[in-house]
Parts: sequence; C-alpha cells; structure tokens
Amino acid sequence: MSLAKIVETIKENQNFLLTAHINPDGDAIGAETALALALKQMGKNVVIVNKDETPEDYKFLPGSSEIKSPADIDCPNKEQDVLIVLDCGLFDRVGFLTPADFKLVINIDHHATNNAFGQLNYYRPEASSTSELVFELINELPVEITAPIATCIYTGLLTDTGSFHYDNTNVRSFEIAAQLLRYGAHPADIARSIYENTSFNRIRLMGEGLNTIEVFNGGTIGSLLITQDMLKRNQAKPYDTEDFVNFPRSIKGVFVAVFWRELDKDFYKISLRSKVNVDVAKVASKFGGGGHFHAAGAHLRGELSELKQKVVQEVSRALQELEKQGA
Ligand SMILES: [Mn+2]
Repeated sequence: MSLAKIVETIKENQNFLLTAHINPDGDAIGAETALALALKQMGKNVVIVNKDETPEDYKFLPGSSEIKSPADIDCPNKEQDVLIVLDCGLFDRVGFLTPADFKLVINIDHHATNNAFGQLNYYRPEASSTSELVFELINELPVEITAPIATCIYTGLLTDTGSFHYDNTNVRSFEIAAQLLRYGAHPADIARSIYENTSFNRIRLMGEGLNTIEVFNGGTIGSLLITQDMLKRNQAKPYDTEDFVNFPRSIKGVFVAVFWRELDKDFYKISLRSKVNVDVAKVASKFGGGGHFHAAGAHLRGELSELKQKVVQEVSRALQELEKQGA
C-alpha cells in the first residue's frame, strides 16, 4: 500500500494533527508520540489530540505530556493540516473530528476491519501493532531514531503483543524489538513503568471485577463485568479497566473471554478475546463492532442479562463451527 506516498506527503507538508482511538492504549499513544517526535525532528509543526485522556501507565512516554484534549485545541486552519489517524480501523473510532475539515487524511493501522477511510492508507493486519508500522514509516523518513522514539515504539509493540504473549508475536516483532533496543529502548524500565506502576484504585477495582467472573457454555466462555458504580466507588477511570479481559481469558478451559463495561444505563461495551481459532472480529461484527481475529469489541444496548445471553449464544455458535471443522 501507499507507504511511499505517505513519505512523500509528509516531506511536502508542514502542519500535522495526529490522533488515535477513543480510550487510547499503549499502541495508540506509543505510535502517536513516536511519530510526533520524528516529525518534529524534521522541523514540522505537530499537535497530538485524543478524545480521551492518556492512561497513567503511559504518561512516562516522551512527549505524552503534550497530548491535547479536544477542548484545548483550536485549529482555525484545519484545512491546511494533514490529519494522521493511528490505530483506528474506522474513522468513527477517533470519537470526534470530521475528515472533510482537513486537507488530507492519512490512515495508519493494523486492524483487520480497516475500511481504508483515508486518502492515503497504510494498513497491514498482519502487523503486531500500529507502532510497528510507524517504525517502518520512520525508517523511510530523514529521521534519526533516538532513544525516546525507540521507547515509544517499543511500548506499542510490547502492549499490543501482551508482552510478547499473543498470537501476533512473531520473528518480526522480536527483530523490531532487538533493533529498538539498539536504538536505546530499555525493556526493564519500560516494563516497570507500565506493569509495576498500578494505582491503588485500579487494584481495588480489579478486586470487584474478579468477583463478577462467570463461565458459560461448559466453561469455554468466561466473562467479567465492570459497572459505573464500581468505577465510582473506587474512584477509578475507564482506562483502569485496561486488560481486565485477561482475567477470564486466563482461566483454564476458557477459549473466549468477554469483558463487559457499563457505559450508561443499558449501554455496554464488550471486549472479546479468543485463545483459539475463533474469529472474534466476526462475532463482534454481528453486534456492529469489529477488531482483530483474536481481539475485538462492540457496543451493545439493552438489558444486561439479555445481552449476555445473546453474546454467549454467538460465541457458542462460533465455537461449535470450529469444532465441526475439527480444529
Ligand atoms: Mn493497536
């Protein structure tokens, strides 16, 4: 796809606005900060703006303190800006901004469900992370990869591969990791900043979440729920629930995990994770969502117990199909 065109466009333009998806994760923030540092090195004007705030875990990332919220940006000359959207399969995932307001939209992503919403698109579903794609892009730019840039990219790679645990971990991810170490990324420091820096509120919220774990379909589907009340009680933020889906996922015998987060009354966000050959992006698409083969999500409206039943039904069906295929 159009990596060369993107390189050319970056060289030819001066003003860039970078954004990523709502509830940004390590890959979203890592990709944005790495690219912003690279563009600044080229003397470009760069602003990063996200709908939601940066999770505490990623505030150590170089340049993350400069990430703006929609309220503090004022872009009167949007039509002169190139908008680079990172880690979003669909433009809607940005949660604000209108593509038509910008001179040009560049889409860099690794979601299988990407619909090529940009004028220029670079998406590769086989890539471990958007940060990996940003690394490829930066390699094509007249930019020196500094330790801060390497740190940002390594963070995206590390978090989107679940610390090199998930199916998207391969020779390439380790090769890139090795290169990033040579550029000055420090794995132990980065891991400490992300994984050993948990807030007390998050741990307490985790305790409540663990109490909600249920299994369905003979123990093959696991679920965990976080409600608005639980968040309030523990003074926790939505981003404090990141990776909670891994608790039901880690149960022996569970093939598919579902994390339920209440957004409002009778309105839920689900995150689906598959440990087997079940395409959860396909399951999520039945509910208007999308994502990757092994990790996907959707938004659902309705009464919780009814919704749970529907989701369990769809996942069970997908598991049955898998059984039929003898996989
Ligand atoms: Mn990603």
